Amino acid sequence: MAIKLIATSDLHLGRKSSGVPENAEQISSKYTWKRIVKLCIDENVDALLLVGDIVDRDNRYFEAIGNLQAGFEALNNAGMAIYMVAGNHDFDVLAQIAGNQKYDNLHLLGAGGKWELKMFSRNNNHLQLAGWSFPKNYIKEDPLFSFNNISIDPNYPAIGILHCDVYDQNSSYAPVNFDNIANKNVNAWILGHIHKPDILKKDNPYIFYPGSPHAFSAKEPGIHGVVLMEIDNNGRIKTKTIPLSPVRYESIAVNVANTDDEIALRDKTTMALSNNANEMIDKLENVEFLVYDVILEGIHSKIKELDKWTALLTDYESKLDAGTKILVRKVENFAKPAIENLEELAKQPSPEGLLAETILALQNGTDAEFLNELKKELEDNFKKISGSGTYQPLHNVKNFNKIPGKDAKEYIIKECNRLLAELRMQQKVD
Ligand SMILES: [Mn+2]
Repeated sequence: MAIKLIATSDLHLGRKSSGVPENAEQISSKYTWKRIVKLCIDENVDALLLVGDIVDRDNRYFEAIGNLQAGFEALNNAGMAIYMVAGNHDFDVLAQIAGNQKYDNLHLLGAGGKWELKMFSRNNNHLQLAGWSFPKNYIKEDPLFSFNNISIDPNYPAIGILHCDVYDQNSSYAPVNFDNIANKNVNAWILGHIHKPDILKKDNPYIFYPGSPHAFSAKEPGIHGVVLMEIDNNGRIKTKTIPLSPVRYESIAVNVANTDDEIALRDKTTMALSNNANEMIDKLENVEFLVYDVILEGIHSKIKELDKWTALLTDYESKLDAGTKILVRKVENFAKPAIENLEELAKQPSPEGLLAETILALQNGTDAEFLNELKKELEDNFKKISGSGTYQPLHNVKNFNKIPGKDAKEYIIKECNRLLAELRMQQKVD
């Protein structure tokens, strides 16, 4: 037997995802809040843990409070408890809602910036919950300095919940020293403030950021959801991430080499998008919008044309069988120019001239001093690699086998071109 929980933070009720159609109801975090409440009921959990910034400061009176209260009420009716701490965004709002005593299932821990410990019991399972809430929007001191003022009973498991910044010791949002938090006598720490999910320590205590359940911008790529957690009377913990965000952001690189016209580039890009989306299809269950940034890379002779050819890509929209819509938010052009006037360049006494001369020699089958050195070096290195047992498995890799012999020529040309393009790009910047 164990206590079953759902943990989440940084819902920012009132906020919407950017880079998606503005009229879609799914882009609003209240949509994810409804999903969280439904999940609690479907999973029949004992309690929901909310680790701060549940309400967004800039939108706190607009649509947040009514939706939050409706969820609290639904959970109350289902017999589920809610334990929460306030973050920098909702330090005043959560205290207000919790203070009106409308819901007896609702517990704000550590109001006013004072650590608080409560015992939660259900069916002979017991769990101590320790929490500290932001009393104002900026906190420059480590809240754990006053943690020892609470007395945790070592006979029962304990979880600490805290909105804080473990990564930045100069943060204005409750900076916490990792070694300090790691040596407290709790079984787990569930942290808020950082939107990217992260497991900082796997046990004794287990320390993690569940991350925001709803992705708001391209700066928050990957899976966003809540953590379903079970803790038994011995403090043993099981966790599982449940993706819930209706929006997922990703970026994809497309190599523009050999895309000689608009159609070729468009085909290559849409194929890459479709392949990438299909590769993650089993992780898209709750994703309504899969939003891509497309990054063009590789060498191309018409860099400027690439911008024109991809101008309409942000209108691209397609739908996976499961219903997920694929959108392109923006295209970034990192392609490098191919060099055309090699003969002129080869006359220059410079690193660029040397590279141009090497490329010409390879293309024309003539001799060049630098090229001969390169060839010898490549052959020697390849002999060494071939002779080494470590690299034996690599011999099965198709591309690797292509390096020696006739394809060495293409390989060197490609690398010389790349280097040359880089040198010329640098000059332009200078
Ligand atoms: Mn925060």
